[in-house]
Amino acid sequence: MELFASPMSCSLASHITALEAGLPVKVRFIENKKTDDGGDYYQISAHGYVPALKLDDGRILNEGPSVLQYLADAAPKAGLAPAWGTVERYQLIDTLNYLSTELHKRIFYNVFNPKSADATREAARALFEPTFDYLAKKLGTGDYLVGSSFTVADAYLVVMLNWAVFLKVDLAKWPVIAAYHQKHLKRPAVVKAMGVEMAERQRRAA
Ligand SMILES: N[C@@H](CCC(=O)N[C@@H](CS)C(=O)NCC(=O)O)C(=O)O
Repeated sequence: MELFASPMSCSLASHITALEAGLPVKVRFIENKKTDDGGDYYQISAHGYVPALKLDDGRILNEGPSVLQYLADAAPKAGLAPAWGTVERYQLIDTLNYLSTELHKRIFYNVFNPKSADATREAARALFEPTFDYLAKKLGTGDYLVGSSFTVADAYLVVMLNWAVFLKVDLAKWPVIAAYHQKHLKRPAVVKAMGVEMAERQRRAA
């Protein structure tokens, strides 16, 4: 399988998941909508978005939640997603949908987008507080968003907490979230994936 990614973007969650799962996934960074061999990335992803996962038979998945679940299901022993047919699986889907729509697109997209009007960016920033209040409550005293072990939902949230830190959101206001972030940043797969992606960013900045 090949994972098309952009360093430190939402595709990092899929990169982390591939490593957690121990799957032989080749990570291919895109830049300016070009693949690493100079190809047109729009041929892979109609919207030019990452992540995109090219399966061994050539078919492509192009939405974070489906890519994450496909990778998790390819290595069930890693326990990165509850089994299909269980209520826990629907809780995972519930959570991925929340992260994708309410946090990723409703908040971060509008804050990061250079084309956002000031009022749009401010309105999006104002949503951090109620959203992180909700997530802190959801985590409770636990270390995981769903069930009692690390799932793909945690991989996704860790990536967005990195963005929150980058945007100088003071996570100390939510000690549960700050502790959750620090704990998961130490996971070997997270360290490894972030090391590779930071190196790629530095290479581009040089
Ligand atoms: N609906 C897609 C959106 C993915 C997405 O927004 N990816 C961003 C990076 S985090 C991207 O590729 N942005 C490039 C662009 O907007 O041109 C998903 O949930 O996976």
